[in-house]
Amino acid sequence: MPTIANITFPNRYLNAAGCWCTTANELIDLQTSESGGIVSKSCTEKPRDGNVQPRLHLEDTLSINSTGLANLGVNFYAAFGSALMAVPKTTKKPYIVSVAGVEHGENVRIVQTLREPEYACGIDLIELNLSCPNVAGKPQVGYDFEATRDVLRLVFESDDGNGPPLGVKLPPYFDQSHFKHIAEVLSDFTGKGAGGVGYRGHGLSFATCINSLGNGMVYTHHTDKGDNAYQTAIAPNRGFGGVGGSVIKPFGLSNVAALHAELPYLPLIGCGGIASASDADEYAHAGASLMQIGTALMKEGVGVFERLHKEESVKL
Ligand code: RRO
Repeated sequence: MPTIANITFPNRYLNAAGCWCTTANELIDLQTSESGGIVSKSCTEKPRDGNVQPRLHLEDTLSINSTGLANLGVNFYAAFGSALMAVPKTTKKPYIVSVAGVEHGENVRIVQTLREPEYACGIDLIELNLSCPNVAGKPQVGYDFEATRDVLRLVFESDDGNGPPLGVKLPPYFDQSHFKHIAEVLSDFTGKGAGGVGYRGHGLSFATCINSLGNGMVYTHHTDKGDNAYQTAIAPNRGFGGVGGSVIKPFGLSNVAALHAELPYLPLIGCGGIASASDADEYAHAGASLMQIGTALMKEGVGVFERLHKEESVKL
């Protein structure tokens, strides 16, 4: 069974943050599904409505979203972890809270809230999302290597080692130099790399590769609409949004493989176009030990986890 920071997952399939995990009902669906864990919607300090609708468009194996960090606020997702502690041990699964403050200080405050003893015991891991593509005026932190270093320094310097272990969710990188650069930054926080500085807490526990490919655009065609025949599939930000689905799988695989080569001791969670057990096998081969399902989950609902397990048993 896969483990990260001594947390054992009953199987390798999780939801991707943002997918089927914003409301209490969706999170309960995940708990009762055959997923190997539950990842919350990326949260901010206060609840957010997010961007205007329509902000999600789904095709068979393609998605585009500009949700804009719509979420119920950190206290809701923290309290959900406490509620999960009532689930019997036999069916309880790891709970990961995704965090996406819109500036460094907000990230530190959210993580501090999750470390409070009343909440920390219900939370297994924290996934710090450095790659939200959809908040206007807020570039993806992961594309700014020094900003990434700064936020990680702040988060780990404020850690007394008693809170949940923390990892990062990264954007896709597209250049060899960027793979090297992000690995160098992360190695400073694992405590194991050449530059490891031995933070008092756990140090960086994992990385999830990749978030959606930011700022794509999809048109829908309306032959009856004359001059307006081409409309963007989603409304916010000129129709630009994060692209998911099978088209991004080659980038998810390369990002996992590149980071695994640079930091072989860092557990990796693969994400990007995983819709079958054989996709997951490819990610495992590249170096991922857990998998997150995004577009396929939104398309099929939580039954996708049962299907993935069936595909695995057919293979055996
Ligand atoms: O909420 C979003 O628009 C969003 C987030 Br935070 C993210 O990390 N990735 C994405 O595709 N959408």
